[in-house]
Amino acid sequence: MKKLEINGMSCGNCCASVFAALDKIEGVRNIGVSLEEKCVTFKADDSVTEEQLKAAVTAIGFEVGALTED
Ligand SMILES: [Cu+2]
Repeated sequence: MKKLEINGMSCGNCCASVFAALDKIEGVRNIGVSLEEKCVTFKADDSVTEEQLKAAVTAIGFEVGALTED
């Protein structure tokens, strides 16, 4: 799973927006947004770039932090 830190989410609507933004990217799946942990976890194909992921989140008004993978 990959994990992207997100700042600025304050409610369920924010989580839903982040979910929808990532869900639009081809090759991203198993998306789980956590308001408490300020992050989103997901699986992504190798074709999906870090830039693409971060751009999708910043485009809807949130700040992104580190992208990690376990
Ligand atoms: Cu909100």
